[in-house]
Amino acid sequence: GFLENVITHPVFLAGDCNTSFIDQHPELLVIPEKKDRANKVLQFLGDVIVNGSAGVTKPLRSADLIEATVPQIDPFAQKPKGTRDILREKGAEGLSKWVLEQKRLLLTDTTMRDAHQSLLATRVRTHDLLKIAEPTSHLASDLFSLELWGGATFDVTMRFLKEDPWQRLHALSEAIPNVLFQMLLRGSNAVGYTNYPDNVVQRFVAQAAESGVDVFRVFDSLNWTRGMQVAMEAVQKSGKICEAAICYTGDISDPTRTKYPLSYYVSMAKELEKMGAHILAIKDMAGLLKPYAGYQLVKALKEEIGIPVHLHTHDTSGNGGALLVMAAQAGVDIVDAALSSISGLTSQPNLNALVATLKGTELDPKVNELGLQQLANYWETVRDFYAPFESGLKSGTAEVYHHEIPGGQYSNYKPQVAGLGLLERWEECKEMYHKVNVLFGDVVKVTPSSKVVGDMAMFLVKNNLEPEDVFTPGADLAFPESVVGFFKGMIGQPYQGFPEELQKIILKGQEPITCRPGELLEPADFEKERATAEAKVGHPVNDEELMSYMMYPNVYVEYAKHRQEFSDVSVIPTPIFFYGLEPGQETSIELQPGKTLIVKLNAIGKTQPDGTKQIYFELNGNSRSVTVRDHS
Ligand code: 3PY
Ligand code: ZN
Repeated sequence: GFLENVITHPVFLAGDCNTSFIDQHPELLVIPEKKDRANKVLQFLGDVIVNGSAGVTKPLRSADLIEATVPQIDPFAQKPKGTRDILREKGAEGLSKWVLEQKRLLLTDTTMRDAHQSLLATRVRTHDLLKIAEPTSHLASDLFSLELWGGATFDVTMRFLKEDPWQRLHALSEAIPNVLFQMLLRGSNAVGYTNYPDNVVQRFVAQAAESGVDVFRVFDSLNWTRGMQVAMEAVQKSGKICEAAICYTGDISDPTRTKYPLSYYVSMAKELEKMGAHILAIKDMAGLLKPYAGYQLVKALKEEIGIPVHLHTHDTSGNGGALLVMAAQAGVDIVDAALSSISGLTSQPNLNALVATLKGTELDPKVNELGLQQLANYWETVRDFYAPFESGLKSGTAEVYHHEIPGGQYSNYKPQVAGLGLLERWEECKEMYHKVNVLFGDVVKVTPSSKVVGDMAMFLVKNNLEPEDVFTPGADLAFPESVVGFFKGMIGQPYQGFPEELQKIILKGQEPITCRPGELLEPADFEKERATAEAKVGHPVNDEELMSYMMYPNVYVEYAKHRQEFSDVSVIPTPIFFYGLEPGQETSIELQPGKTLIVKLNAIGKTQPDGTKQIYFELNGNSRSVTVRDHS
C-alpha cells in the first residue's frame, strides 16, 4: 500500500526527506489508490461472472451487444445558449413569463428519467447517460428541459445500480450547462415512499437545488395540496422553478365518473397558483387523459390561471401523441415527450414524431430535428443493453382506461407480481388493481398511493380473496403495512375522505390522523443522523450522502459498503456490468479520463470445497486473479 511505496522509495531510504517529501511525490499517493481500484473492479466483475446481477433472470451475452454510436460534435463548437441561461438571467418568475411569450410549443425530454423508469424499470445507468450528455447539450439545446432526476431514479441508482444519484446529477450538469434540469418530487414523500419530517423535505430540496436541479415538479399522491406546501415553499426559497402538479385521474369526458370533474382540476390549479407555483403541471401519470378531454382541460386551465401549463402523460393507450397535438392546439405551453426509441407504450409519446407533426405550423417547436434523431439512434442501441428489464408490453392498450395503472408503476408491478409467483394470474392482478381502486373510493393513484393499491391487489390475489371478503365479520386479515399506513392518514388525506367502514376494519381500533403527517414527525437531528450514518459506513458522510441516508437509510448503507468493497462501478460499460464477460473476452474500463483498464477474462476456476471460485483475468497485460463466493 501507500506506506510500502513511501518506505521503499530511494529518497526515503536515503533518509533525505522532510515533510514536503509527499508534496513532491504525489504519485506515491495515487498509485496504490489506482491499483486498489483496479482490484476492486475485478472483484466486482468476478462476482457478476459467477453470480450474475440482481433482477436479471435471463442474462444476455455482453459480447453480442454492440457499442452505441455517439453523434460527432465539433470539439471547438460552443454550446448554444438555452433555458438554463434564461433562468440565470431572469430568475424563476422571469422564466415563467418567458415561457408564456413563446409561440412555439416547448418540449421536455423525459428520456433520462420517466421514459426509462416506465419502460426499463429505471435501470438506465450513469455510464450511458454521460456518454450522450455532451451531444445532448449541443443537439437538444432548444428544449425547455431535460427530466433526469427524481421519481424512482434516486432509489434505483443506489439499490440496484450501486451508483450515487448526486454524482450522476453533477456529472450531467457539468456536461449540459445550458438546458434546464427537471426532477420529479413526491411532495412530502420527496423521492421516497413515505412522509418525511418537514426539515428533511426542506433540506433535500435545498440540496437538490444547489446540486443542479432547476425545475421541481411537485405533486401529492392524493392531490392533497396541504401535502405539497412544505416542498413548494422550499423550492420557492431556493430560487429555482416551482412546478406544481395536479394529478389527473378518472375521465372528465365520462359523465358517469362524477368524483373528478373538470371543475375539480380547475379549482385545484387555482389553489396551486395562489400557493406560488411558477408553472402548473397536469400530471397524467397513467395516460388517462383522452385527446378531446385534454383539449377541454387545457383550454379551461389557460382561461382560468395565469401561469404556464405543462402537460405530462404516458402513451399506454397509444393515444398520447394525439393528446399532445390536441393540447398544443388548446394552448398548452410545454409538453413532455421522449426520444423516439425510448418512447411509446408506458413511456411518454414520441418526441421526434411530435416535432415532425408540428413542423411548419404556428406551434413549430423549432428544435434540431436531425440532432434529435441522432440522439434517438444512440438510445435505440443502448436500449438493447437493458432488454431483461423490458415489461413485455408490445402495443398500446386501451385497457389502461380501466385498470388505471400508472406508466411508471406498470414496469414494476409486473415483476412484483412475478416475484410472488402470480405471473400466470397477471390478468387477475390488473383487474384486482381496478377493484381495489373502487374499494378505496376511487383514489388518485400515483407513487406512493399507487403502491398501496398495488400492494392490496397482490395481497388479495395471493390469498384468493375478493374485495367483499374484507368485510366478512371476524376475518381479521393481516393487511399489508402500506395499506394500514394509508388508512391511518400517513400519506395524507384522499379527496372526499376514506371509506369509513373499510377504514375501521383495516385500522383494527387504531386512530387515524387527519393532520399533515409531517406535523407529527419529529424534526430530524441532522448531525446526529450523520454520526449514525458515519458509524454504519465507516467513513465521513457529506451533505449529499446524508440526504441519501435520510431518504433510504438501509439502501444508502448497503450502497456505501458496496462502493467501499468494489469502488465506483458506474464506470463499467453496461453490458459488462449486467452480464459479465466470457473466457477470452476483453473490455476496456475508463476509471477516469486517461486511466483505462484493459480487462480480459482468461478462465473461471472450479468451485472449491469452501464454495469459492478463482477467476483469472488479464489486467493491462498482467495476470490477476480474484476469489469469488459462488452463491448458486
Ligand atoms: C414517480 O413518482 O416515480 C412517478 O413517476 C409518478 O408518476
Ligand atoms: Zn410519469
